Amino acid sequence: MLLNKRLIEESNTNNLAAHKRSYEYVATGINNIGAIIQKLVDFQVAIPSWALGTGGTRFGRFSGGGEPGNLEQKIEDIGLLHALNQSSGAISLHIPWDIPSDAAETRKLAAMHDIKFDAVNSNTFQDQANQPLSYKFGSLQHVDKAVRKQAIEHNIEVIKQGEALGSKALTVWLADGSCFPGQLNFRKAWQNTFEGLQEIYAALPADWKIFVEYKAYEPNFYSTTVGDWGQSYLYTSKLGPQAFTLVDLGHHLPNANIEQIVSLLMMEDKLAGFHFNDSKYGDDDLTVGSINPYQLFLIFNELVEGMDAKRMDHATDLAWMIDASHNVKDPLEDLLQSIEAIMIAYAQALMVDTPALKAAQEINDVVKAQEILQAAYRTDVRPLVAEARMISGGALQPLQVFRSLKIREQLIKERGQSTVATGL
Ligand SMILES: [Mn+2]
Repeated sequence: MLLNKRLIEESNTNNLAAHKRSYEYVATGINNIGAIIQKLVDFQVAIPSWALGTGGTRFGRFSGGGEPGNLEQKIEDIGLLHALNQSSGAISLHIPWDIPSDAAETRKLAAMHDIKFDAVNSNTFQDQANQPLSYKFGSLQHVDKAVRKQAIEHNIEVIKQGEALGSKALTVWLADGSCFPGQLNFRKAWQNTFEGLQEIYAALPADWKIFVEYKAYEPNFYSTTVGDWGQSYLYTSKLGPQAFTLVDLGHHLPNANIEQIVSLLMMEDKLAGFHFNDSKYGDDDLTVGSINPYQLFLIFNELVEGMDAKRMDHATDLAWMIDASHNVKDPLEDLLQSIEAIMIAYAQALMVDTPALKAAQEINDVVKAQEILQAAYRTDVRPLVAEARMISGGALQPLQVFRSLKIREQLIKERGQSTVATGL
């Protein structure tokens, strides 16, 4: 379904007076307010094609109705999100869950919704129907060369699919590792994986990047062959200048200092970008900002500081993607909340008084440094984010519009109660 722009405008008119009051209150006193709003307007986050259906756990899955049944409907769903918030102008495809039958038609549909194709994701963590060899004991790390070859060929195929759509990056997340001591020779597993990545790297078009994502544990519980940012960095630094390390917020051991990891990867020009989500215990894939919004702010603070130090374009030089999937919320409502949380953290980071923070650091004024960070974090920047949305043509209150227009009910009417999206 397509959202009627007039309905968004009507809802904005109803909310305008209240918005203006709160906007003036926050905006007064911010010197560079125009520049901040423009940065918020420009910032876009890619929606993964697997997040549009209700996520599953290994215990079950409870579909909510009206889920997109094919790639076209997934693009339509992202079109709805983007119409509401004007910050979801990209899709990250997962192959083979979402293989376009006609790339030119798929591109046309996406362009109609003002959606670009972000990184494409390969999958060697599951066996697909008709797949000759199994990934039960890994893919690129596998002891059998034929399995490694199959995994390499799949990644090269994903690059080709991505090229046809206009993507510019391949994300590789490997489930490879071991569940028990003695199962693997760590060095051999690393070498095999590296050689496979080298072959994939060699197949990259000149203007493409490869993102190597790491994860501490799960599905393997004793060792993971790309287990942390150090191991990913080892691969990407040896691969070459088109290889970067991808940070997924849920892929760390408890209490890892992710903001420091981000800062150092940027220093070395090796940060690919993000898979945003939130978690309490592990790779929980919960709504961004739902558990620890302060950590998200601290990460954005390092990102903004690091990107500015390197004169990078905030909107385009790193890859911004959501990677979340869970059981209990309407996936579209969840994604609206996730994008809002990202925009809030970004806006707060833009408000940090950087010169004052640097000065405080130089004289070891720890109290002042904390005051500066928390002054930004404790500012209610929601009116700034809403203002950026409104001037881009989106809704002041996207979630409210989603509910008042009964979008999910319409999707159920259109697609049925029992559709199930491809994905986990
Ligand atoms: Mn991820």
